[in-house]
Amino acid sequence: MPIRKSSDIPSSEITDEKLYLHRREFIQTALGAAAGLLVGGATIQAASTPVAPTLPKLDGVRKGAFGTSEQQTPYEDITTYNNFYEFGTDKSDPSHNAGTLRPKPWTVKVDGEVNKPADYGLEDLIKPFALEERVYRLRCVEGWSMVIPWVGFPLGDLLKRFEPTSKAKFVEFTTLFDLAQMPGQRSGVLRWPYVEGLRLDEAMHPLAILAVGLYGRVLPNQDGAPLRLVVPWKYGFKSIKSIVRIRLVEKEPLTAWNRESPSEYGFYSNVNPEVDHPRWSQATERRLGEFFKRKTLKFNGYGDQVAGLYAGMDLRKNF
Ligand SMILES: Nc1nc2c(c(=O)[nH]1)N[C@H]1C(S)=C(S)[C@@H](COP(=O)(O)O)O[C@H]1N2
Ligand SMILES: [Mo]
Repeated sequence: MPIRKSSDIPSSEITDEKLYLHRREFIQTALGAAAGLLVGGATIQAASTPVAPTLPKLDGVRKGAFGTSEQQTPYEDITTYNNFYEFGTDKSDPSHNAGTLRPKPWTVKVDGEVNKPADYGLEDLIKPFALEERVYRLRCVEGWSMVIPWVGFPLGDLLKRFEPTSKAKFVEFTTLFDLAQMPGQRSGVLRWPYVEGLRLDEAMHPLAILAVGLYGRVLPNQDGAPLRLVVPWKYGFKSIKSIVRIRLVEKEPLTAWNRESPSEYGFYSNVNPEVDHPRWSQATERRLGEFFKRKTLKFNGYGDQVAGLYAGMDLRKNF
C-alpha cells in the first residue's frame, strides 16, 4: 500500500476548523496587514520547540486499559501537525511557536460546586494518581485522525477528590489566557480563553483522562502541556489543552467553539459518521500517514463503552 507522509497531504484536502468569513478575524487580518503584522508576526516568528523526543521520560507508567492496538502515529506527526489556535491556525504553527509557553510552574484552580475548592500546583494535583499509558484514537472534525499513546490518569478519579456537591452537573475546563505566552490569543479567531465542558457523567467515565505525557515523555507544549483533557469518543476540539481551571457547575458551560458557531459545533460533539458538520462530511477520515480514507466509527469506535451515556438522546439534535 502506498504510504504518504502526513506532510504531503495537500492543504486543499484538509479544511481548517476556523471560519473563513468570520467578521472579527477578517477585521483583525486587515488591521494586521495594514500594520505590517508587526506585533503578532514578530512574536510568532521568535520561538521554536524541538521536535525530537528530548523531553523528560515519565517514571512508573503502567499499561492502561481500553487501548487500541492500531498502529501508533509517529511522534513527529503528533508533535508537528497540531491544532492549538493560541499559537496560530496552521497545523505547523504550534510546533514552531509554542516555545513561549512556560508549563512549569503551573497552577490549576479547582472551584465551583465542590466541597474542596483549591489552587493546586501541578505536581500536587497529579501526585495521588498512578500514570497509565492509554493508546487512543483522536478524530478531528476537520477529517483527520491519529493514534496517540497518551500518559495520564482518569479524570473521574481527580474529580472525586474535590467532592462535587449534589448541584454539580457539568465540568468546565479553561485554558491559560496570557498574551505573552500564547501570542495567537491576539487574533480574533476565537474568543479567549478556550473553554470546554463535559456533562458530569461523561467526565466520570473511565475512558476520559487528563494527559500529562505522550510516548512515555512529558507533554510537548504544542500538545497541551502540562495538562490536557483527552475524551477519545468526541471530536478533538473537546480535548482542551493547557488547562488552568476546572470548575464544577450546575448548567451546561458555554464552550469556545459552540459559542463561536453553534450550528457547527455542538456541546456534545460525539464522533458520529451519521451526522455531518455543515461544511464537512463526517463519514470518513484520513489517518495521518495513510493514503486511503477510512470509515469513521460512531463514538470513534468506543461505542461499546460510552453509547449508554446517551441512551434516549437524539444525537442529531444533541450533536
Ligand atoms: N486550548 C486549546 N485546546 C485545543 C485546541 C485549541 O486550539 N486550543 N484545538 C483542539 C482541536 S480542534 C484538536 S483536533 C485537538 C488537537 O490536538 P493535538 O494537536 O494534540 O493533536 O486539540 C484541541 N484542543
Ligand atoms: Mo479539531
